Amino acid sequence: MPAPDFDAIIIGAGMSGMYQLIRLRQLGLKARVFETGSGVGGTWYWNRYPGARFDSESYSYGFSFDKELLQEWSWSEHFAPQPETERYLNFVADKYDLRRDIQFNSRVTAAEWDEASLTWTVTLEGGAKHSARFLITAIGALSAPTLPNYPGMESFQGRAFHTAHWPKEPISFAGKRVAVIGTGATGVQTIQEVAKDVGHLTVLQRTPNWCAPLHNRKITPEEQAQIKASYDEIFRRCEETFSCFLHTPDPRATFEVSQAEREEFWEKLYNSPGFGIWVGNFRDMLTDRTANAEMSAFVANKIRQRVKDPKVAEMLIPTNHGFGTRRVPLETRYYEVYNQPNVELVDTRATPITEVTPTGLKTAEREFEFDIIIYATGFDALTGAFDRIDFRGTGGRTLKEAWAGGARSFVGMMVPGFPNMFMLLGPHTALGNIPRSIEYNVDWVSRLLGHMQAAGKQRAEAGEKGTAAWMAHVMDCARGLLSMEVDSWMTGVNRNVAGKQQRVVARYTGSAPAYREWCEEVAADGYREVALA
Ligand code: N01
Repeated sequence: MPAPDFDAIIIGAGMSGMYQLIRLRQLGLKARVFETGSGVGGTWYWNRYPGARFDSESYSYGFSFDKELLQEWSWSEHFAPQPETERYLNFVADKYDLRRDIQFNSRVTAAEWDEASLTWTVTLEGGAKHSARFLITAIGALSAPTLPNYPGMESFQGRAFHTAHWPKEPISFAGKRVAVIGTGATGVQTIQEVAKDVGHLTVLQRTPNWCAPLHNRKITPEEQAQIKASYDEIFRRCEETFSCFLHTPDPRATFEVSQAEREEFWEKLYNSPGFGIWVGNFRDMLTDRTANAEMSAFVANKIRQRVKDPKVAEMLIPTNHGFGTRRVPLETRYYEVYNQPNVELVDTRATPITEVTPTGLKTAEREFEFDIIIYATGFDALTGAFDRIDFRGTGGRTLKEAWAGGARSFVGMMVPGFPNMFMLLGPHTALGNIPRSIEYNVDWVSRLLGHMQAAGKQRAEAGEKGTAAWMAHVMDCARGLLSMEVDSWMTGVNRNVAGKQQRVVARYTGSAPAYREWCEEVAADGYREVALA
């Protein structure tokens, strides 16, 4: 039987693919990465829309595995912008000479398992095929952009972009009539940046989100020295917190303290950088309806204070979900944008977009003319990137068939019926501060591969029993969360995608430490739930 072309094929050269390549080399394995884009970086390669930046502290986000790298790289801002992150990931690619094992401009369209030879065969767009013993998906959780389905979208004569397919050349908004559709974390970052020099901006909002100030600023030389001296502590803290951020829930419940104390605490959070207001709030804020309503009222008042036109302020205040039950977009003078005379907010729930025209778009009420339309309309999250590749496991069964009743995985990283396939950001893995989860998952997969090497094993398949136990735990974690009552990518809803209209338990909502504990027990137990042969 001919040996496969590679020991392992990795799909994707974002942060997870890059780190996995480094770890596979350390195991002495011959690996090849196939990447659709022309450079490394994944999310930070594709999402070059204006205003794209971290919402987690830069120094908690970068790779932690290399102490030398931590000292060599200096983040310039507490929440770094996309160009800097892309430069950082290229710096890492240079340092480790990663590109020699990465084939760019190569989209994987299919991957098929062959039981007789214990190999995966991967097909690229264009038809080329490559085989490997192991297949590692490093395809991201938010990497399959989705567009609305308005009639006439192709007819638009101006320029139109999805934020995740932003062109590499600079786009000028000066003197231009620009539309932004979508007000999630991406839309908010885009709007506040475009508004700086736009001719006229129209924001088409279907659902307002609860946003909170980012409070970004430059890192001073003193802070830089302090950060570089504290990396051990920074990453230790990320390891201990619920979602791997530097912030962690306050141990107090909302109504354990007086109203004055609550207000003071929330005021402090509102004026502090980063996600503290979301993931560092009172411990019951995302489970207790009354607590959540009071927090929502606090933020609603902030919006009323910041937006001059009371009618516009009310349009920006969410009414169908409470604070933090969807991802909280972090912003810099976002609400003040609506005080500009050249910015208009349109409620597309009241007056839906009916069609895109060659010169702009129409709503149920009006016709608009635009030079540029920006679609900040999000992603087919978590499973979308998997659906776009024709994965076939044992007996030719497709992953789509296996997941027809909802995605099922073993610790988010393996799927029964798909031997030797590992998902670095699969459904039901811990997400949170994603690079922290990526590093853990890459290490877990690499340890399993090392274990197989040592034991002379060639085939690993997650068992049904372990998968059922993991999925039961995933379902348990989601019980009682207010976020489960709300439509968002976090509950698997994307109204632009057929079959994604119903809420499901789409992600792991337990804590990252609990996730790791489960995975560690599996490893300590000799991977009993994984059939090794
Ligand atoms: O996507 P979203 P996103 N007509 O799904 C609207 C991460 N991220 O790209 O809410 C009209 O949140 C849609 O409206 P509705 C972060 O995890 C990280 O903004 O469905 N509107 C919504 O407003 C985030 O959560 C950073 O009613 C339509 C928007 O488009 C995730 O990426 C920065 C529409 C989509 O919002 C996704 O964020 C940015 C239609 N047909 C993002 N279809 C960092 O800081 C959709 N919409 C690292």
